[in-house]
Amino acid sequence: MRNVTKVIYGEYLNHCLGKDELVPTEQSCEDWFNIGLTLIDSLDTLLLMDLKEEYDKSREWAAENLSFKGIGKTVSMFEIVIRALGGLNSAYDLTDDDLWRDKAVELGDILVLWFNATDTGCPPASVYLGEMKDKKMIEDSKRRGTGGLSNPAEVGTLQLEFRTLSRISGDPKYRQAVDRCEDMLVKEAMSSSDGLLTDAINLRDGKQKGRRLTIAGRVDSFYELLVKTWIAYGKTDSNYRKSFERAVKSIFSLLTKNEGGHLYVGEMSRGHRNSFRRVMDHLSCFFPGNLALAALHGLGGGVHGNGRQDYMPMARGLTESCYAMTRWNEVGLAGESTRFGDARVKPIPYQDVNFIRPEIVEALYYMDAIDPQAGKKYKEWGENMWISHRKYSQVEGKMDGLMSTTNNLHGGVGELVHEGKLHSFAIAETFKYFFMLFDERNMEQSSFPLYKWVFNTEAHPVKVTSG
Ligand code: DMJ
Repeated sequence: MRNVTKVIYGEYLNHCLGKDELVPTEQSCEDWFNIGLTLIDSLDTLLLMDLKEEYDKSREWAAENLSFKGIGKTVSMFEIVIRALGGLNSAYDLTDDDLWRDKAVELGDILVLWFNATDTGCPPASVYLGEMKDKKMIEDSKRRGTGGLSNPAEVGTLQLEFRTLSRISGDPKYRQAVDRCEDMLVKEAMSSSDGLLTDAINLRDGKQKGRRLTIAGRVDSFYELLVKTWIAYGKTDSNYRKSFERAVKSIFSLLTKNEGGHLYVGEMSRGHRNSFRRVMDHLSCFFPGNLALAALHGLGGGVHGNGRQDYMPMARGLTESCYAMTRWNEVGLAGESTRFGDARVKPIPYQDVNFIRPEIVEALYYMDAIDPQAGKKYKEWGENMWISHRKYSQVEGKMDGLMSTTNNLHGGVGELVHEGKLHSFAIAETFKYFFMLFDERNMEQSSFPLYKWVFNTEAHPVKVTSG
């Protein structure tokens, strides 16, 4: 695991230092935000794996070159916050190196202005990253109403990063901005009959739009962050906890089914039970780990709870189904979206692509750390998944360990197509969760005991504080 990370990050440093992401098949690079995204997103993984030479090279580059003021580009608020701000905050917490805090403040100072760009106090999905000499840009944006539509995941996943920035900088403005927005969103969820949010939010009035209920992309990390924020701040935000418990109840009763021997979370149109779709996305596999984490902190019957509404039995069943998403053919890689309903699960057409996403191994990591019935099971499943990545995510003809997106999983061995960039979350999350899963120490002795740290949605560790 460490060796593969060394190879892949080494290739990034050799070919793409300062660029956002590596294209492993061509040894070329792609830019998205123009900030050296893979470097920032990888810092705490390098520290965790003790890849010192790689970390030192990265720090050297950042000290000389990293600047957010000169970018002059529109970027996704959600992505830059969870990956870059989250990465810088954690690098500071793990090293006490002022460089990372100063860079986090520089980025945060630009981003925080965008909380003023809408009537609700929530930032638009896309924001301008660069030097904003005056507030005119924000005011223009507000007047034009460009905040428009966003979604619960993009709006509701910013708490940990902005609150952490307030803690490490001593300036409360980041926390004040994010709290106003998040309180509004939690209120909106609690005012729904089912405690859920649809996959669209109007930033002018803070109301949800449409009817689609899902725990997959566009909504996923809103639920994830409810419980993580409650834990990270000394369990003082009881509205977050209540909102999480309420939402989980409805996810169990409306969206979860047990069919063909598999427990899974599908999606539906609110108020129309017969619109239920028997699909579960790779992204939705954040949920079992999240339930286990909640149980570790006493919710849903705690870790020993065994009742029908308790979290651990559901977490176990869902983890098995997430693992089953990888075992549907001889390749052993999950697709983006899997059809459930029968005993045999498989990716839905055109979704048979694997981006080396983290969510399934993330579930295995949490279950291995938390489930009292774990034994070696989750580690063994993780080993099988890792063997599949080593064999089939490996780019043909390139150095051992170099992996990329794998397409055409339906074709099976011999028909696989390697293409595309290596998403920065592969090192930030996927390899980190594999590494932590394979750690033989128990949770209390591990690098990030789950009573003392929570991971943001991009797997950047955040210290638990008292509030
Ligand atoms: C990551 O950037 C984060 O985990 C996010 O919450 C969802 N998508 C990717 C990984 O799949």
